[in-house]
Amino acid sequence: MTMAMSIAQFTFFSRATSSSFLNRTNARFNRFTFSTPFSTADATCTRKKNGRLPVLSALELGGVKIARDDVVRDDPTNNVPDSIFSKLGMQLHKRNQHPIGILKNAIYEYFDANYSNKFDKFDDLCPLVSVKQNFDDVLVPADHISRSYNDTYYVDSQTVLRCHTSAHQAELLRDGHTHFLVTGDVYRRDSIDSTHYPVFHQMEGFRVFSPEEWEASGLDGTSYAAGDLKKCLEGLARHLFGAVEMRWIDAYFPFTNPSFELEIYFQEKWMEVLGCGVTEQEILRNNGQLDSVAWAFGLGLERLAMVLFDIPDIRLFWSNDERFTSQVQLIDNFTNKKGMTSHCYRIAYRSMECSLTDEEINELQRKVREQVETKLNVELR
Ligand code: FA5
Ligand code: MG
Repeated sequence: MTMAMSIAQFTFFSRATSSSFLNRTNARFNRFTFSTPFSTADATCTRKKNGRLPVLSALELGGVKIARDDVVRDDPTNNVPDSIFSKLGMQLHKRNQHPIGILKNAIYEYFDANYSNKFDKFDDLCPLVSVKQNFDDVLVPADHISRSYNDTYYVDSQTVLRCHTSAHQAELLRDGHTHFLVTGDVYRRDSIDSTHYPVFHQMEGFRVFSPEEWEASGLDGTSYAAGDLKKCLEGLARHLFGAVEMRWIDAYFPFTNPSFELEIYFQEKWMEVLGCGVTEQEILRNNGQLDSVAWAFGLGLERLAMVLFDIPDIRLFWSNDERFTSQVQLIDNFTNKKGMTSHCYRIAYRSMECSLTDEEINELQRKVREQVETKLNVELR
């Protein structure tokens, strides 16, 4: 792959600050910016000369110490390679400047604003879970394909790298939580393409309703929860993207009924971004919620971030190419006597496919200036 890039620089003045999420994101982190797992903020991962990460011998996740030898073993019940172990400590979702971290915070904002901080947030739960948590607790049948060694990373016969954040539903319900969001890295032995990667991030949402909440509506609990779920997620999509083409698809999950998936039109295709549904009564009953109804969803954070930041390929989230990581840099920042703040940014333009010509770069630069001017309400120099 040839990668060419070019640097351009421009300065703008800001007159007003905007309150919409996308505008604020653009101000901090525009659509051409990415940061990667190997940013300078990452103290635990130092890069070797050959550009590869050394395989760490131990890490600590959610207060749990994990040694490499605990996760990668030469044993027939273990199928975790070093390449996967090395992703375990990355925690992209906990980096506030990374697209995944920015997206997580934007989703938090939506829930805090619309549900007056009622949702409890978890982003530090250990990705090593039991087969019971990952499958049994959410009613995945014993012969379901997702349990196979071909689909899931097994540490041993009873322990897996979670393949979805739904693995935490039951324990959180048992702990008495009725409104919660769980964000974390999840692992699947999927083959890689532009929208699939064996490590990615999900955010689980879960909301329990008590009978008084739906009885007044005249609907049965399930219809009430299904309607509320769709409204909640459509509102989230509008909060994140504004106008975007999306559609609901009927789906199947062992843990919800009815179940749905949401697709967004992106790069001339429909892309599935989340799964959701009305929680099976058995899960609620097994975990201390006797007369309630609930909804749940699992968002694919990379896919949503691809739409939000125009990121064409999921592999880019893991890029360690510095030309990629330092594409936009604030190189000057001052406020003059009249109170106008001036920012000067340096942007590196580069294509994944070919060398860019000056004309192509000028055109990109023109578009960036135009968008910055209209969306951020600033004066360009
Ligand atoms: C689940 O994982 C369910 N646990 C979601 C759920 C939760 C349903 C609660 C109902 C209630 P699914 O396997 O479809 O569902 O994955 C959810 C999302 O993760 C997908 O819509 C997609 O956006 C993302 N996803 C799945 N596989 C990959 C992958 N290999 N790479 C990147 N994103 C992926
Ligand atoms: Mg799916």
